[in-house]
Amino acid sequence: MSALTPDNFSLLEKQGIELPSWAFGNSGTRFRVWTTEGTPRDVFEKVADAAEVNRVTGLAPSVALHIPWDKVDDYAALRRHAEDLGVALGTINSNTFQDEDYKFGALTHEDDRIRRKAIDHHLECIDVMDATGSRDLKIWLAEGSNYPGQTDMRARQDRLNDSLRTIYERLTGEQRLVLEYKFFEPSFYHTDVPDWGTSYAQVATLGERAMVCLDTGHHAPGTNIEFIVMQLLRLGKLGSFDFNSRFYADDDLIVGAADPFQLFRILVEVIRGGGLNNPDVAFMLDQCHNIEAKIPGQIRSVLNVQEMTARALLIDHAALSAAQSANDVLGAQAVFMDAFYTDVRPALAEWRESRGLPADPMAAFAASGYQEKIESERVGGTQAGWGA
Ligand code: PSV
Ligand code: MN
Repeated sequence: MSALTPDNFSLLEKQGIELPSWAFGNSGTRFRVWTTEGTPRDVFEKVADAAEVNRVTGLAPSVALHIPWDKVDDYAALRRHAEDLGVALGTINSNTFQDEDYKFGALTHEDDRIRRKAIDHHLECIDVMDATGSRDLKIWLAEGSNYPGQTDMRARQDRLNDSLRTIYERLTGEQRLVLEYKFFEPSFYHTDVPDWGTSYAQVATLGERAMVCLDTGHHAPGTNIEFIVMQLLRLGKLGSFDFNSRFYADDDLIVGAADPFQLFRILVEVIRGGGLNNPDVAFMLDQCHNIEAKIPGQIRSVLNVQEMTARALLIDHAALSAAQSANDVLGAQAVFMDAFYTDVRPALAEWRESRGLPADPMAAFAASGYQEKIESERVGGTQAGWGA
């Protein structure tokens, strides 16, 4: 059984996983949003909680914002606040799914006024990026239709392309556009960007700084997600991940909780395709913690990604390619599974300590008193929730 090498550790040391600001707010389902003591009342408090995750793991150097949920008057002040806490402001997520005008679409809308309004919202997001120093604009579109014949799907693709081009042309310098796909919900018959192929077809026409975002929860059950990862890396178009896990639909559960082996398989392809620690491929979480504690939920999530990355690094590539070339099916599978079944947790704990981090970040957070502090301090005001 192989063990992690110094080279593996130096790759792990460079790993960074962006946290979503909304993971720290209250969330739930369409039936109920649950409240929790100590929940942030504004984005400054969300960033402070995210910084705690980074403090105990050294793995979460940036926080993604959602506009307008995280809108503030002074982005320079928010940026300073984040930097003082040792984190950066990351991806800016646009929102075209909570405005009455967007009931029948936003960037695809037939009505030019509404489509222009949705484009302008994205231009405003790019203004935010200029102020926060964020590189990526992430676009997820809720639009589509519920009934066959309801709308002209093809005309919508053309309008989408025109809208995306207008947005893309406003980007400057290193800024990028990443287009997320999702196979259904909230539209149930057709979705305008349902799959990686559509996202790829759209961004490929825009230019080099337009990429695909792969949210692991946005596929039909049984989809071979690692194949998509391989293909997008091969095409140089995998811009980012939204990591989470799911049992049924877009459950937004802790990454690696529902199917650790799938997370392993994805990370194997990331490594194989040169996507690990590659600045072109942003690692982000997109999760909600409905019933579990939020900060520990995020700590567990980034540790799960780190642990599966470590296991994926253990693959004996010489043995694997020898078995593959010889069509040794069982031999290849044995090499693959050996890496997956290796318990890297003790080695990672020791390594964390050697870098001045807690061996057990979950325990360190629990012992830190931070949760008790925010529960006693954050009284009054309105708690932030999913959607605010
Ligand atoms: C949509 O389900 C999504 O995955 C997009 O990334 C959104 O921005 C995010 O969730 C927020 O809920
Ligand atoms: Mn997402």
